[in-house]
Amino acid sequence: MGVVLLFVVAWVGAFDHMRHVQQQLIVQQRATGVPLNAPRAITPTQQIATSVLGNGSSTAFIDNAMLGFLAPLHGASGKVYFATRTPGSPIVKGAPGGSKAVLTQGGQTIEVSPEFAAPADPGMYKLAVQIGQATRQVDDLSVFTLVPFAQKQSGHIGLYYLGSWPFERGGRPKTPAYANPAGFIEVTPENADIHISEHFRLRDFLTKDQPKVWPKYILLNPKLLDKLELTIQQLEATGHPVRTLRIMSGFRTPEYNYTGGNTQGRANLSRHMYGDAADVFVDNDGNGVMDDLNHDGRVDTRDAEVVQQAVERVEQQHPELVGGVGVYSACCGHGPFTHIDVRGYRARWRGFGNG
Ligand SMILES: [Ca+2]
Ligand SMILES: [Ca+2]
Repeated sequence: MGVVLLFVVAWVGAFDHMRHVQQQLIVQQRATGVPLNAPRAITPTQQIATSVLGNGSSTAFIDNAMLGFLAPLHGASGKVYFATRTPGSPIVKGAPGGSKAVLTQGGQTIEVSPEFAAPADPGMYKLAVQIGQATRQVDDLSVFTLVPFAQKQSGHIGLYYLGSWPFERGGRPKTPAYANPAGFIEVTPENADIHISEHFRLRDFLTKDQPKVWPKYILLNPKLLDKLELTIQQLEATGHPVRTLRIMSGFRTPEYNYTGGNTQGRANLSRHMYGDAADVFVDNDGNGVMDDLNHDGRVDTRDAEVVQQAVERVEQQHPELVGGVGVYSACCGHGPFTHIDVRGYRARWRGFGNG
């Protein structure tokens, strides 16, 4: 609203200014009898651009409050930095009237969308918001247009092998969360290191297979990242500073879930195949296993329970992020860890093996 008012003032001011210049010219002509070369008139548009943009800054009049409609994309934690959309679907609701989404790739504008729609072509985009003549880059958000699920042929997209989802060949999923996914995030060597939330990068969630095959394809639910960031906030609020929450396992392709690595303890309908689960441990000392969070001199499931208790408090405060929590003991070359997911209903268990 502030900008709209400013524009009205600027327009009126511009016309007043032009009228004033013209009147002065007429007065001077009458006085001298000689036509004067009029100074190059400032067009209203130029003057508005100048007054809105100020000293070259294109963001002067889009303040944080005006970008408040983007807040839901950052989750309850405020620390989620990515959104996924099917081609052409809306990125966000509630944008101010007259505003537009400017979607860029490598600094090049791909699309300017008054509907704030995700571009049709799959890939990663940066978002800027344009209101009138002012544009502001949204640095803490990447928008991914998903590669449609139907692009997967014989279990592959390109050279990357994913396999088949549990209900792809029939059968009825017990909840919508087990239906075939809508599409995949394409991960390239160039985008693998972007931060998808305050503590995590896209790379942290890749399936641990096919190291030389790029691009890779993953599922990743922003709600999972929100829950992980809230869990970190809860741990810190209860005296457990977290520098590093390691993702032992994030997304697993069905192929990898059923046949890759040590499959002991993996569920047939693992949430890891749906991109909303992570097996995690706090590793501030960087030795590759869980830290002694409860300070009893050992590293065991009681430390994984400290993380579990933080998740319980997160679910109490944010019921929309309800899901599974599993506490796993050390086994098979790894330390204890906590499985966290956002499957949409409450599930609790204790386990061993690889989650
Ligand atoms: Ca450690
Ligand atoms: Ca301990």
